[in-house]
Amino acid sequence: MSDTLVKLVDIPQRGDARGDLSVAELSGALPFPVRRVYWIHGTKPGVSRGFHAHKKLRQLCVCVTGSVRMSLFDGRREESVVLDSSAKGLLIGPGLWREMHDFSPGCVLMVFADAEYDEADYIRNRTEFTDYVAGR
Ligand code: T46
Repeated sequence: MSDTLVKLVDIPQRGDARGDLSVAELSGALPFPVRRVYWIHGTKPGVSRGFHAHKKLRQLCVCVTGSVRMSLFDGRREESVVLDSSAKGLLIGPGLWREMHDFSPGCVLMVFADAEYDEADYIRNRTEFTDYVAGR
């Protein structure tokens, strides 16, 4: 895999003349075993989210409706990508600061995670994050 921060994976498409159908098989198609699924929706206009990193968590983010700009920072480089298709998933591994901006009205961002929710895995302060990655 490349050393870019933005790592996109293809989500299999099984649509036909009737419309779209996207599949993420829990055994195999996803790059890790899924322990939790959540989705972010109803985001108010102008609101940004995220502003944290994880110490261990791996996640795959799929924008199933609308669009959102995801920004990633590893302590040195910052990259961003607009997610606007249910055919692509953004892999976010540990040690990456993430922010979510420019949610379109009606955006639904579905997230597959390899662990259950654990607040102790979050780093929610940017200075703490840069110190954490510098010390690794
Ligand atoms: C991430 C980005 C992409 C739970 O109780 N269980 C959960 O599974 C989640 C995800 C959150 N929560 C609680 C924790 C907070 O009290 O829900 C509240 C909102 O969570 P947070 O402010 O962390 O949401 P975002 O949108 O800033 O970040 C979320 C995920 O938390 C995070 O892991 O990578 O989406």
